[in-house]
Amino acid sequence: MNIAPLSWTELESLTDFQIDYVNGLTNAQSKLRLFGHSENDVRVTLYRDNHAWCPYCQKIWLWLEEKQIPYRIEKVTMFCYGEKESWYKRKVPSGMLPAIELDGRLITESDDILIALEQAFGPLGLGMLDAQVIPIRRLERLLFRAWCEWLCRPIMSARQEQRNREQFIEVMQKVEEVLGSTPSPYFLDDFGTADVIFTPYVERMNASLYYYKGYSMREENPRMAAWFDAMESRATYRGTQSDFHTHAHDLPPQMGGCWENGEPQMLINKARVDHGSWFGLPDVTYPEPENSREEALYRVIKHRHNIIRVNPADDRLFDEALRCALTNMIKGTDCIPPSGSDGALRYLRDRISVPRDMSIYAAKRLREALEKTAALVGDRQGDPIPFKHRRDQDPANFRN
Ligand SMILES: N[C@@H](CCC(=O)N[C@@H](CS)C(=O)NCC(=O)O)C(=O)O
Repeated sequence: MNIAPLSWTELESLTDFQIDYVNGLTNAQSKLRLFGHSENDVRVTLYRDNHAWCPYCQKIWLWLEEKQIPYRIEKVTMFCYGEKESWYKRKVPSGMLPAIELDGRLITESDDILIALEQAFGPLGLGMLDAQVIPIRRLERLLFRAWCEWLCRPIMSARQEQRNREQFIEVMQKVEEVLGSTPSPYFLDDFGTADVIFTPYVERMNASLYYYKGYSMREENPRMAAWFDAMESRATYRGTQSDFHTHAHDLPPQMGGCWENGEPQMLINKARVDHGSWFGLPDVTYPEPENSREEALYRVIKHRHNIIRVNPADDRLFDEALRCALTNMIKGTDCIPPSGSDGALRYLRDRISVPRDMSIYAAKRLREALEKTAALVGDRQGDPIPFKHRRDQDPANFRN
């Protein structure tokens, strides 16, 4: 069956998605978090990147959410995505993120920030300088370096590629041992700082090694898998969690390049992350919430003018094509878009960013609807995603 595209007004009536940005669950769009406190109780401002892509920012973000510290959020542009705000450069001349202001005192460097926050508000489980946490922090850096060696250096030979893989797996084995040394799925007996420290990069390793190396970290390491599952039981982590597609394409400019090995499994994984199906990928295992389509619909409607304006296609053509995809997503029925809109639909499919734009399952539903709708009229792809920068994602284009 095929139906005509719904109007924006009709689409609006089909979502009642709402979240409480201030006191509700963790989400990437909040500018103020109070956790039931009054605004007078706010002592912290977190400066983090617009896209929710910066790993060191995720560390601080997750810690504040876990501790339920009232805080304000100011978003800043990273160099590879656009122009750094001059007000931020006056505050932090290097432009580096994250930074916080705690009682008016500026602090940079994510580890120093966590130590300062612990001094002000107490640790999260065992703290940064605890004798059990320090070796886990060291192990995280060891894994990080093994990952960079493997992923971020051009491949000179098959032997070197094999050696880098083995080195990474060797450190990963140590991580498995540490995770297995307590009865809990976390690094220590209880969830705490050590888990927060590990979160940003293992999430990025899981995505990038799957995509560029054909290695499924979460599936090949049972204790790491149990750790991810435990993390996903926490609303705080779900709110900051990204997906494979977002990381596969946000990492290259940040890391100075990610190098694919061209192996058969890698090619299969890459095709799946880029073109779907996005369901069943090992980037998430908690069950899909019932309202993921409504969330995606709400988020697109909110930003539709900018989404249509930045799309390379003609505005009227893309307006109709986008309504077709949303109609398909929400009604489950094909809606044939105007001919010539396939590349435009896929341009958007490739630029949904999790969790900046919406949560992980909402993004999968939207990508699926965009791809299905595009496939009804052709196989043209959108402009390729840039590798050296992501100025196609300049936040200046999305300020209302
Ligand atoms: N050692 C620093 C590293 C921070 C860092 O590398 N931040 C990157 C983003 S992940 C940054 O701000 N780069 C500047 C930019 O991209 O604009 C920390 O732990 O805070």
